[in-house]
Amino acid sequence: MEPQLRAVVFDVDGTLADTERDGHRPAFNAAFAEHGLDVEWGVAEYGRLLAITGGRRRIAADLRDRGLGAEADELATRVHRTKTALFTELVTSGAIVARPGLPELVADLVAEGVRLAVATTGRRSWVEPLLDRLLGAYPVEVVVTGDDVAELKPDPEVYLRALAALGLPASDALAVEDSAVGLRAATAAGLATVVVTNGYTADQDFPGAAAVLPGYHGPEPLHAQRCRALHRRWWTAGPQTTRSRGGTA
Ligand code: XBP
Ligand code: MG
Repeated sequence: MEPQLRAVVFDVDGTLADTERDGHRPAFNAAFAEHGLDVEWGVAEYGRLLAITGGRRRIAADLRDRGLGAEADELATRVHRTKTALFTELVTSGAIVARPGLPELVADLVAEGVRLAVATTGRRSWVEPLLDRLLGAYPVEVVVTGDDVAELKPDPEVYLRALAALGLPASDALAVEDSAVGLRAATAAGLATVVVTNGYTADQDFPGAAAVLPGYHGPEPLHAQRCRALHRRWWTAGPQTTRSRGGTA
């Protein structure tokens, strides 16, 4: 069967909204302070720490780097619980907005009959209210979060679960990601993947991406027809083909 674009699976952080620098990062820092820890992640330092997916793992790795031993994991769990509560408050306050052009893309996909799913490393307790705020008007059929998987990105599990819940083969969906680690997860699940970069990811390499774009809007906005064209081209050229930058269609 010919690959057909029947669903788009969106990453959340950095992809639906620019959440990391001014959203998650200050929430982590406030949580460190609440737990009496002298840790404050700066903008550049946090960019490096994003290579470690999952907030709890990120905290634990940093605490171990600072010399904590066996207690790092348990402390990380507590600090992350606080961070999750703080970030959920930020989300429900309405402070996190969609990336420009994202709502138009989603509306166009829905109008074209393309189904919607989400595959994220983030925690369900804040992901759900964020999706309500950003995509509440649209039918997001499947939401797989960091709470639902044993292995976080770059492992493909979150995407494989999303595809299973959609009941589709990888060839009938397109992933939208913002980062190299997310691209690795999506391509390992067999998905054609469009990367929409942001300030933290613009200089990363994206081998095998169907396209790498600086945003959803601009002179060549990403709309449903373009998603179809990129998806078709990726499958025609063969999933093994490596394209690192600037794919257009
Ligand atoms: C990004 C992540 C997350 C967030 C923080 O995931 O790795 O850990 O940085 O969220 P994605 P949590 O781009 O896959 O959405 O603290 O809830 O993990
Ligand atoms: Mg992301």
